[in-house]
Amino acid sequence: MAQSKQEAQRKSKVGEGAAAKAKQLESFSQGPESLLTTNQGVAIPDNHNSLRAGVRGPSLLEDFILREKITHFDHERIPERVVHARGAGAHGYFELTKSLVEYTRADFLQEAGTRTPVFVRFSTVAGSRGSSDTVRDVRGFAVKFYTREGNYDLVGNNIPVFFVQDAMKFPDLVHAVKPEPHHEMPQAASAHDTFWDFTSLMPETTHMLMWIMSDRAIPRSFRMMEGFGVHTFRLINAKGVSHFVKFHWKPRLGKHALVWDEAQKIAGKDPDFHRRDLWEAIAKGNFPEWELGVQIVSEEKAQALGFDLLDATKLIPEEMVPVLTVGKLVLNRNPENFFAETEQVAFHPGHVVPGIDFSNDPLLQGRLFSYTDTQLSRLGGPNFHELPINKGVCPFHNFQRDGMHRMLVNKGQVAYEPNSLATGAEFRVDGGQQGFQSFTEATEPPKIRRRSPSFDDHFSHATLFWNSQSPAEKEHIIAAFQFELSKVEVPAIRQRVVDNLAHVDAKLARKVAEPLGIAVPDAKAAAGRAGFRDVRGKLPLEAAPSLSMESNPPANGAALATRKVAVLVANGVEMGALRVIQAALHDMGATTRIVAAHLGFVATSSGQQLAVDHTFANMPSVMFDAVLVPGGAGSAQALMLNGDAVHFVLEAYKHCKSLCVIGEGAQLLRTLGIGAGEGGPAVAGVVIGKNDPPGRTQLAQEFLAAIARHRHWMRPNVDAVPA
Ligand code: HDD
Repeated sequence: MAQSKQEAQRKSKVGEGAAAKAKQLESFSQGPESLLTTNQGVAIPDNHNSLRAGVRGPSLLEDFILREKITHFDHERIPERVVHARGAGAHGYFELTKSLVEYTRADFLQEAGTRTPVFVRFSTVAGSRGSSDTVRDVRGFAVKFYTREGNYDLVGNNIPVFFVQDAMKFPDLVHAVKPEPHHEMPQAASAHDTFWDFTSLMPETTHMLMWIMSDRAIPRSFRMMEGFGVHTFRLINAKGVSHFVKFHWKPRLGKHALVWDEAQKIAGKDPDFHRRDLWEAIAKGNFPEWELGVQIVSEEKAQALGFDLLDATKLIPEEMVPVLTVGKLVLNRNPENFFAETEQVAFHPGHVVPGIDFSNDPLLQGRLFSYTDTQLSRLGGPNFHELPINKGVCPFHNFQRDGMHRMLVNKGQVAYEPNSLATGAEFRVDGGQQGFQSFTEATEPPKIRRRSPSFDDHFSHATLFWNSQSPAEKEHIIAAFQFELSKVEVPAIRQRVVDNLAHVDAKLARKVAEPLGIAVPDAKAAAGRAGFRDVRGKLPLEAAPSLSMESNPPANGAALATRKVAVLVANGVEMGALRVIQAALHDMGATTRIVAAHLGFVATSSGQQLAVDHTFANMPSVMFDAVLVPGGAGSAQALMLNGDAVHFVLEAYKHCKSLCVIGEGAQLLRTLGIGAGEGGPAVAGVVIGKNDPPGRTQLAQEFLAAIARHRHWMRPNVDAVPA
């Protein structure tokens, strides 16, 4: 009985938290008043004409209405984030499914069922605010938990390791990857000399380079990528006992990537591809979901891992320490206003709550200074915590005052502590067990500017990652290195990269070097360079299958949910099989869109009208996960004569997407040399069916199974397709 009362109280508190957050944001939004006024509330009689001396005369300086409007406009931009400038955000909640009371006293991690409101921002790193979504880059994955004990920010990425080990090198890394300073090119790309110059001289970047050249750096969707806290943090329980922890976000829809050629084309066709995908999914009620997982490591076990947990270029393979699922993140509300929320949100790895603490990772330690500092210049002063999106749901009280853009009207005479004047009683911090307690850790003298020798292993984890990839994933990594290095103009830089790669895997290095017009990679050459260490750690495993995306597909249902299928049609399209397949796809949560040469309608073979959603030009194949070409002689013939339609199919084939062609629609495969039901060899992910009713259901099931595989990487003759 007592328990259920407690439960009810807890739930009502949780509800209060979320409601308070929503109310807070609402209170700052403007009402639907129709009267136009200045910011001072003075009604504006005419919003089309400035005040002039005569109808054809000069404008008057006294026109405060014009001046206010233009002045506000002139100041509407704030500095973009120096990194992670391009992003998309969403509201939602985090629900704890397994109590972590054994490990932490953090309030929001105590009781299974507790819901905490969150705001999440995904981002690319290198590009400016207006750059394209689908560039090759790390993706930021930052979560702000509005807990009852204050805000907790988990500011992570979609890759579990980082380029450099010490924050001292962060500005150099960012300067190297950003557009080159003399001509400010290229935008949002690592494929240029300065990036590879820097990384080839910093072998500690090698592990991260393997990830960034892998398909992880071109996700199909924010909803289909993992997130990681990257650093090792600490969880501290009520008794003050500490455990190390690594945080993981695992997407319910599985982890999926684009093809590099596709990613580049999308960057032109729809630069907002990832933003739009997130926005539309939430707007349609397909709320993205991730599981929160933790890898917990005791202090003693940390010593026995074979590498240093404080080194952010290393990860703990799940095969060594399993990931324990403890909660879920659901994004269920789009922002009302991009600037007020997504742009002004200020994350900070130093926003922690009691029970969560830092490790001595030197990269993390440097971040603790950087994020407040950057918000001061980006958001214009020390009061950014008062912006509605940054404000906690719990009260806050301290004696900080004033500053730019202060919203709070602090009351009373007292702005110091201790005092005896504020409430008639002395207000004092008790210094006891309440509030945030830093983990009591013995520190090691002396003061020193040197890295720990335990950070010297720069290659064993890169090799582990390489060994863990599927053959197709390995090919993609090789192709990515080749592409990037082909854009590097100085051959010596290309050479340095492959010489370093020879320490990861000799075959990888050789393959990468092949088309680059440089010498065969020489591991010894790399070993002679300044700063190079070849202290290979000993990992207890050769490969970690958990690191492969392809080897870890999601459950079938999840793999189909929200997938987009293009249906190519023209007049005369045969609807029978199409309807059956459409129904099967919709049952699994996939969507179908009718694509034709023009908008409006096409006539079906039975004389009905079929509404068209898109044209080949406005919604090309790269915007879809799969393609369906229904039967009907007239439709197939018209499509065959339309270059855009033929290109649509060829391109989808090249990008290893699933194709289903029915009856006469199979003619569109002719250019590919694939037999239309003529007994030719089956091609992975190409489903060929007939118009007649028998077998329609099976056809649908085959197509669904093909889409669930995401892509058919090992498809023949892909390189021969001119798309
Ligand atoms: Fe950082 C933004 C993630 C290292 C300095 N970082 C930023 C964002 C993410 C990360 C997701 C965007 C937050 C948002 O959406 O507003 N950063 C990381 C991760 C790192 C990392 C996972 C390594 C493990 N960062 C890092 C270092 C420094 C910074 C070592 C500096 C010493 N990061 C910043 C910053 C940014 C930032 C300059 C730019 C905008 C902002 O903070 O708010 O302060």
